[in-house]
Amino acid sequence: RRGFLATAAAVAIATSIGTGALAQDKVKLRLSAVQSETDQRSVAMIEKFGPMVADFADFEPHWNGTLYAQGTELEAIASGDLEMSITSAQELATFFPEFSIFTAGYVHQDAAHQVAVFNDPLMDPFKKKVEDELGVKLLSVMYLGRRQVNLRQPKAERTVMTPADLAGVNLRMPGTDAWQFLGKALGANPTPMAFTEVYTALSTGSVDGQDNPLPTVVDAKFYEVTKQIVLTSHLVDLNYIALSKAAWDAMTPEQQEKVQAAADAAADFGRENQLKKEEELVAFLQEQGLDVYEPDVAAFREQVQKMYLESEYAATWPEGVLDKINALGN
Ligand code: KDO
Repeated sequence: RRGFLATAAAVAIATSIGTGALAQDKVKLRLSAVQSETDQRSVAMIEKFGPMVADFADFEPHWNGTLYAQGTELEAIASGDLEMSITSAQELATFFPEFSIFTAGYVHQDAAHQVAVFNDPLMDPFKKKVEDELGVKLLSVMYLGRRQVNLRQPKAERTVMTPADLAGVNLRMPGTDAWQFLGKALGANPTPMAFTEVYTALSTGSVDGQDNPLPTVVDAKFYEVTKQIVLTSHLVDLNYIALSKAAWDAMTPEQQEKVQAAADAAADFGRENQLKKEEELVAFLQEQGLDVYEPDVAAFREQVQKMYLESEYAATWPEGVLDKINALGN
């Protein structure tokens, strides 16, 4: 699989350089992502990234998974069919298992920790591999937020204090193995499903719940079809602003500098707004009639960390990286 992708990326590079040399017009930067245009990461890309590259690039975002379905964006970039995405460590882990270190529950501590990790030299070999073998450049780290468990049942019917209280709960998790493992580690029965199908699945009861940060619960209106939120904060979740390496290589150094600055500005702006929303939204969700409460977080942390350390994922983590990540935290 990797062999194919490396070849596809090389073809994409060659094609893009060819077209770039002929056309004098602006570079087209199409981005595909599954969140809505009102999600704070989208707002940041629209308000910061687009305008900051506008003198030489047409930034053309496609939201709600309308251009590429969730989980197919990286291959689209690798084969030269797409220039940008807002990707995840979980998706990267399908190509490079060691990325699962950034998908493990209770590893990243907060937004600042994510930034410190992304900018630390420990990330260099990870970034290089994605560039060399997938033809994708990870520009900047975006803050998605602390993922919480969000269920259809009200608290009066099921109170979740420890992982044992999630036994038998069909919890929708995104569709990769790394996500499914996280659902299992939480004590639930994980069900894979694309983000764009979750609202309907919750409203019909084909799943019992889902996990996402509060701003996503509100933006995607999951609160309309669920009754409780358990503040497990099991994953301080991140995304990477991903750009085709071929598109990057076809730019002048000045353009590259502008693209990098625009990605950083969007990530900073999005992070600030997402953090603000996370704080405000507990009250909003309570007003909507949801129970929002803290479980025994230590019990969740203990089980999740133990399961990861004993898993086949931990065996793929490069020696010493977990210690370095921990040392960058509090
Ligand atoms: C989701 O599918 O639950 C998830 O939160 C996974 C993230 O990696 C990210 O892709 C996100 O969806 C989308 O951006 C939608 O918010």
